[in-house]
Amino acid sequence: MDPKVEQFMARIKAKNPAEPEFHQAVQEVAESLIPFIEEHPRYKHAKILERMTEPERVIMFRVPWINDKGEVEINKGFRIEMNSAIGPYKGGLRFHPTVNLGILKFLAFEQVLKNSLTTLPMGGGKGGSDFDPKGKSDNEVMRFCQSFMTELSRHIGPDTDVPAGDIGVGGREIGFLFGQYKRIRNEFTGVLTGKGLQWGGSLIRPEATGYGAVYFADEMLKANGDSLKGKVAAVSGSGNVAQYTVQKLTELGGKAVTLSDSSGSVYDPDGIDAKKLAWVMELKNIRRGRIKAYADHFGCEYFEGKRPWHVKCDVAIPAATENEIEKGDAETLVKNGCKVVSEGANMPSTPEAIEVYLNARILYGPGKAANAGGVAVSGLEMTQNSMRLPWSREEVDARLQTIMKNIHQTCVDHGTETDGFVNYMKGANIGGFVKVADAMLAQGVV
Ligand code: NDP
Ligand code: 2IT
Repeated sequence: MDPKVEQFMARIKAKNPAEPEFHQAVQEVAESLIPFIEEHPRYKHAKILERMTEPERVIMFRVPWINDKGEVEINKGFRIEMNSAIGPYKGGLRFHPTVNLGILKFLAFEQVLKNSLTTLPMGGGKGGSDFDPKGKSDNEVMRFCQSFMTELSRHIGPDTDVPAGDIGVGGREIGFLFGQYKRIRNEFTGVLTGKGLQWGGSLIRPEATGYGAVYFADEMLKANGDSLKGKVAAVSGSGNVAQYTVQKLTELGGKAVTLSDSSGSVYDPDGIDAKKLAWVMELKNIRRGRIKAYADHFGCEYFEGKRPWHVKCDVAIPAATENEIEKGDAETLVKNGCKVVSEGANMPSTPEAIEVYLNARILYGPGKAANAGGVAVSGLEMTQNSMRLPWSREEVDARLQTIMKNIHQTCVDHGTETDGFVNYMKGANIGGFVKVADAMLAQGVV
């Protein structure tokens, strides 16, 4: 490791003990940025990277609620307000039993660079709870969301901090959270994104992350004279991002052959077409069942406890969670001929897996670039809320496509190496950093 990176990381680890995911996210960025900062001493003297790795504010709170048996339950609530140099804090809320401070700090840190890449004026934040929505009734989820928002409402606002969904937070949860905010503040404002279409939501927001990850894969292929047409794709997860990834892949002439959840994965070599996807959406979004039911229903293979990376594919789109592609998985993907990895999830590849992609010189689109379509359309939802005018599906989708093209170009501009190889990871890290860093320089030591 570069001794300067090592020194920087020693300080990060000492100041943020027991937060391995945060260390991982910062180290990847530091490896791209420290050589760049050495060449641009104004960032070095103003300690921009040191400031960017310290949240502007961390809010931690108790979330008490009453379950259907009448018992009191207590969860932890968090909001990390990471950076507001280029706009109000913006980023999702995650409800999952694994949520802790370190995980949310990694997500908030990634969000700052991602939001900068979108070209829209959004700072970065992230929040959530260790609440597990699995197996809870709608009423329990509502009571939890109301208690969570009772505290969070003191800290957010349409010009201050605008949360949205992430793992375990979809349309249902955003509805309960919005209702409680409106009641407490007596204000109808765009304080959350991912809202329902009848009450301030944007068309294409539910689709945006998955669509964006597919558009990004297509852009990388097009830059190499190829396209998604006829390509076989392995997709992980079966939630919001995975579902719309499969939809757009199919629309663009590709074929998605896998889906997964935390119990296992399904392999359908015939492809998950529109009809089968509609069935998955009903299973996951309404019945809230397990993906194994897909294999039982359509008669294909199910791999208990296994991720989908062992199947033969041209393209991989991880869309479940962090560190879901490890070194061995990446080696298997490359060995089987996979040429494109476009990350729908946040930090789904371990550092060792990324090294495998870069050594094999495949097209690797890191999450902060490839999955930025979701927050980009959140930004467009904020614009529509400010104007009090909704845009059409076509308008939002066209803007999303332009944004994904621009992000791709930014990665090419900052990540092209002397031999012409595009290191999209380096390009995304530097491209995302520059705008935030220049804004921080202009605003003084704050
Ligand atoms: P959902 O809650 O809709 O779906 C999550 C999916 O991933 C489920 O299939 C879930 O399975 C699976 N999953 C979650 N945790 C794990 C785990 N520890 N191990 C294995 N599988 C797991 O979330 P989203 O689709 O919204 O989010 C997926 C990823 O995309 C996350 O990394 C998120 O941060 C990222 N992302 C989301 C955006 C958005 O707009 N929603 C925007 C940008 C990135 P199970 O049901 O078994 O838990
Ligand atoms: O990781 C992400 O970019 C999200 N979960 C979406 C954030 C947002 O504010 O739409």
